[in-house]
Amino acid sequence: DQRAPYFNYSKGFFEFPVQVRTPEDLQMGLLAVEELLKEAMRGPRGPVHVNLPLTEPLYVPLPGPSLSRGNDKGKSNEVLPGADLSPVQADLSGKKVLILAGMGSGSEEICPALEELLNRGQVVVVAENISNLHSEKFISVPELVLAGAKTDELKELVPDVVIAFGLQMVSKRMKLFVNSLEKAEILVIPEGASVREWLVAMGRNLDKEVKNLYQLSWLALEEREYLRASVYLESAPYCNLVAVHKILERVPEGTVVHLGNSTTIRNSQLIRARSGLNYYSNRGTSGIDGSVSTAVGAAMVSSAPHLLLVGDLSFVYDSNALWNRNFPKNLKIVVMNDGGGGIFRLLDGPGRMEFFEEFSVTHHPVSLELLSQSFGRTYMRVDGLDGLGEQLEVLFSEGARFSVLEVDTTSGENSRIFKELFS
Ligand SMILES: Cc1ncc(C[n+]2csc(CCOP(=O)(O)OP(=O)(O)O)c2C)c(N)n1
Repeated sequence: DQRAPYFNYSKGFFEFPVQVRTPEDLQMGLLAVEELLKEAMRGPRGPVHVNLPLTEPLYVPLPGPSLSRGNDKGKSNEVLPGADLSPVQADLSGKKVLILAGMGSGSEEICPALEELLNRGQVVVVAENISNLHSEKFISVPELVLAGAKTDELKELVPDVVIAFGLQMVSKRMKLFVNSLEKAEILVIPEGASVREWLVAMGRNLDKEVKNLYQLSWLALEEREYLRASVYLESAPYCNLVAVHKILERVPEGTVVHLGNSTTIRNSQLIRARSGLNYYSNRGTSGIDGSVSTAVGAAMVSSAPHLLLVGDLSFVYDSNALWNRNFPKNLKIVVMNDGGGGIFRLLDGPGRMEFFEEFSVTHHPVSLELLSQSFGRTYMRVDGLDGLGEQLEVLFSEGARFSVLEVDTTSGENSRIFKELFS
């Protein structure tokens, strides 16, 4: 609800239509804004709220799959809890089924049910790190697969049916891929339904012991693209992506990893999920705000080690969360300092805007060291690959008194190295 946050603080509200199709629509919108501005100036003067809904991508579309978009043609059915699913199940045998596991806290019950389906049909499971469903048989880096697939390889990946459950997926290329499917039937298992029950029911209607060629196509591509990315990252110089790679490699087993929105979660998605870790992120809640508070709160009610991996701007935004008499000792914070909102340097559009560095990247004058210390947190800093391993060892060691590690990559070629991975 876009209106609610300012309802008590504004004298009026107007929302532009999502699509302004004609000059008349635009004229009407502008007149409404003019009226609202007059209202703002009428005594007693006060703020008004004009809302401009924007559709993504804001700048230029990603180089998406070459399949034509078929949004309107793809049928989408919501599968209601308790509904009779037998007609859908019968249809699935022999069809290529792409299962998308969205964000969730994982479940020991769902993983085996999904793995079982892989033996019974032409089934692929895509499960990003924040789905917390980890298996070597699942595709966990769809962004790399879809970026690397050539046109004819992409055709092999096209499903007949897409089944989605859980909350959102992060991979933009995956979203574009699904949107581009012309004929696929799309089923969404709604929140609250028993995913396991549904998967088991689906399995009963599939063949036994089939060779899952559909899965082989996906896995082969993932293997190839993952290897290519790993070789590239091994020789790439110190930068944000390389550092995130190293950090996620070294996090101790059993850690709950909180991924900051923005570049951090995108970088983490280019690295295979580790089965010994739990991954969380505040997706679809309050943008970059609140990441530190969430991690502090989660660590306070948990005995597991927690790691927050977060961008410098997000850290500064929510630094009040460091002010806590009971700051949890089991929480370590690694701040990826790339000198502001580095995500905007990764996108082509904003980089071409005038005043880009000032308004999009938003440099800040805050010393992360003084900020951490002012709230009583002990702080370390590293600015190269040499010291990173050592500092991480200290940070993650039993009883370490440090809680904040700044990984300064401001001198790294962060955007070049990220973009080259996809070129
Ligand atoms: C509350 C809020 N304000 C602003 C934004 C817009 N925004 C998206 S990413 C970003 C930059 C984040 O910078 P940082 O946390 O340093 O992460 P980086 O991109 O450098 O990894 C901003 C300002 C947002 N998503 N949420």
